[in-house]
Amino acid sequence: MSTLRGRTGPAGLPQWDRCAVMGVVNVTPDSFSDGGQWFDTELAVKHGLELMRAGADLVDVGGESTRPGAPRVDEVEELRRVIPVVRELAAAGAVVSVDTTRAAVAERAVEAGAALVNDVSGGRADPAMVPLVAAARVPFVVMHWRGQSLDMNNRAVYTDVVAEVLAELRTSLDAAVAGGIEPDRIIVDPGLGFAKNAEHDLALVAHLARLRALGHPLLVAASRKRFLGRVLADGENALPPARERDAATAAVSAIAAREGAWAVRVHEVRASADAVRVARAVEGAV
Ligand code: PMM
Repeated sequence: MSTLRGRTGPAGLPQWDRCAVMGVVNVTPDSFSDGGQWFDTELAVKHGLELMRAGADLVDVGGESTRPGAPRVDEVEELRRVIPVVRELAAAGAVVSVDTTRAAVAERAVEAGAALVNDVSGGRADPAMVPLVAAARVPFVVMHWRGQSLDMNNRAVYTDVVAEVLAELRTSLDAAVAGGIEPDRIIVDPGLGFAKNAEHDLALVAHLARLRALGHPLLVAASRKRFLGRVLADGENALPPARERDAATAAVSAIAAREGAWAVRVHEVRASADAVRVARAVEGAV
């Protein structure tokens, strides 16, 4: 097990000796970042396998878009989208994470071979989620979240974003542990772009060390997000489209790896896989 820079992964998953790269497989017609490109089981599986070949250590399969303003998908449809993709990727040997806020979807995904539950609500959206994950004994991502996508932008109000995100994450972590999830299986995530504006996201990236100090493996998911568009838009220019934010994403991957993040969650894997390897080499050189 690597303890490089104190970085230890969650119990129940392989241990990588550097920041891991989680590739995103969105089985949705309306994701902000990849616009429905993989909205078909066969294409989604193919894409997941391509991400693995490009250097992803694990793949995150989701069937519900969480972009700001997105309407909810019903459970039957979410299951229909996600489960066959999880099953096929797990059967092909991938370490699969399921991106869902619903316990029923998480349960079926774990049965189909998912090794990790990534809940953007950190267990807040579905009261059955924490007991389910506790019983399944799989690693669990607790992300900072202030409510469903439909109205989350109204909640991007902070006096001190880092302190408030830390406090709210501690509440979710306490609830997860009180509900029976073993602490060494819990991963934390600041939830970049979720009820946050660009300044909030940048402040959180600037203070990843304080998130690390929560004592759990840290997941950073900056990929193609709006705050990167804001950074890249100069002066009067419009924000570049999501697909033109991959180099900026890789820059955050390098920063996150250097700050001791356990993993980065990205759409375009190759550049981030290179970035985390460079960060690892630099760590080895000091
Ligand atoms: N962001 C999205 C979806 N899932 N999961 C975690 N743990 N953290 C995130 O920040 C996160 C996530 C939204 O992005 P997408 O539509 O590009 O997948």
